[in-house]
Amino acid sequence: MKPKPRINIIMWRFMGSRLTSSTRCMSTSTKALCRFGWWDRVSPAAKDPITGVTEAFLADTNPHKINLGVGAYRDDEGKPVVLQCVRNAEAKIAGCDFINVGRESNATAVGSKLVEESVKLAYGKDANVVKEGTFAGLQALSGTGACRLFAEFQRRFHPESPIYFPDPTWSNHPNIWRDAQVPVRTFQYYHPVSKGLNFAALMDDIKNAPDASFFLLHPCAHNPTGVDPTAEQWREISYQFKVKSHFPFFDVAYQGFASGDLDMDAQAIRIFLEDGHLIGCAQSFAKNMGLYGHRVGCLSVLCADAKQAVAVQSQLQQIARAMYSNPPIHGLLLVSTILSDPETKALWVKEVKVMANRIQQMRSTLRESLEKLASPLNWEHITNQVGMFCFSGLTADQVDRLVREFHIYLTRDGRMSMAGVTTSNVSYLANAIHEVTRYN
Ligand code: IK2
Repeated sequence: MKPKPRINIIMWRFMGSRLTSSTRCMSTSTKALCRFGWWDRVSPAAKDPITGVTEAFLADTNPHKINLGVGAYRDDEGKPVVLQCVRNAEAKIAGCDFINVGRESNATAVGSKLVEESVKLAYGKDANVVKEGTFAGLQALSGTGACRLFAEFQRRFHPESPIYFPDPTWSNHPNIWRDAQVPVRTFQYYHPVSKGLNFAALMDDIKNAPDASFFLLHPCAHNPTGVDPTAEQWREISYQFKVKSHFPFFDVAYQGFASGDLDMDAQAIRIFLEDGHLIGCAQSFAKNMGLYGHRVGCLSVLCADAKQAVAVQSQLQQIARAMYSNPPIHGLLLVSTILSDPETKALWVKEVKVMANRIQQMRSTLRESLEKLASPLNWEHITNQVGMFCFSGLTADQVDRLVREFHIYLTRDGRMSMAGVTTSNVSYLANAIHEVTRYN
């Protein structure tokens, strides 16, 4: 009997590059190596509820189809928008050596400028923390990246502490904190009957959580409900956070979209600041500058003093360094140019208002259209809710009918991205909603 050829792994790797495909895997031992089931236990991940809607929408060829899934701004023709302030900033930075040379020291300088301007936007340009620099801040890969950095930081220094999310919240929040090994909890937020805030239940959950818990708060234009506390309610929440020594982490993905005014939309953060909280804040420029693909954001963490800020900053930098080192510089330059150049910033402020107003207008028109159809249901919440989303109250079955019969796409929780509603599709949408709800 012929002895079986024996080769070791190094030999196999060496030979592998020299063998033709027909001679590879011929001997028993090499066959075993070929077949080693590295990924046999991997099954397909669940589809993301939001990106799954976009995929289904793109695959539909019906001319009347409407995408109310992803929260991305569209103009009244349903087209994505490049803001004029972004075009102006592009022109200003064209040919800039920072982009072409891309040295690390330059990236750091641009990053610092972005952080400096972002914190002014969140906390107010005259805020003491901004003037005194008692914060740690880092440019981040948009809002998701800022949340992820903070989740890692939280686990590093408070490994036992869970984070509390509003129920419901953006569907990616639990993924982000779970992947960082942080236990996830919820607090009551939305009232399905009133389609507004369940303030009493929210306050109860804040009071009943263990002292010094982490809470994620949406300061404006809550995703997915469009339901925000009033200024007075924020004051009460802030007060209770002090009593319980909770940590407020604000996720600011839609500044400007709730009221059309950037300062007004930061009022929750400013109320907590006045009350002396140390705050964490994730900011995204994806929506309010229309820079979705550029992935520009900022994470800031307020600290007790400058020494603490240096320590926190160094830890955040270390976490980012191990994850992705530095974010791409182009988007950073765009945002820091828009925020630091007074003329470009003034234009941006106006353009944010235009986007917010268009969405507000579509809310009013959709509600009016449903009322004109003599819908038996109350649609006041369409105009009471604010920002990019309307939590319509449609059931999963009704959403399925909208998709199947009318080619209108939204997530099965009934969230509608109002940015997908236009002057030309609003009456088709109202009719479809009326059809699927009239006999309920
Ligand atoms: N935080 C919140 C509350 C968000 O809504 C988002 C983006 N939402 O995604 C679109 C959708 O829900 O349809 C983010 C953070 C992250 O934003 P980004 O990473 O794009 O800046």
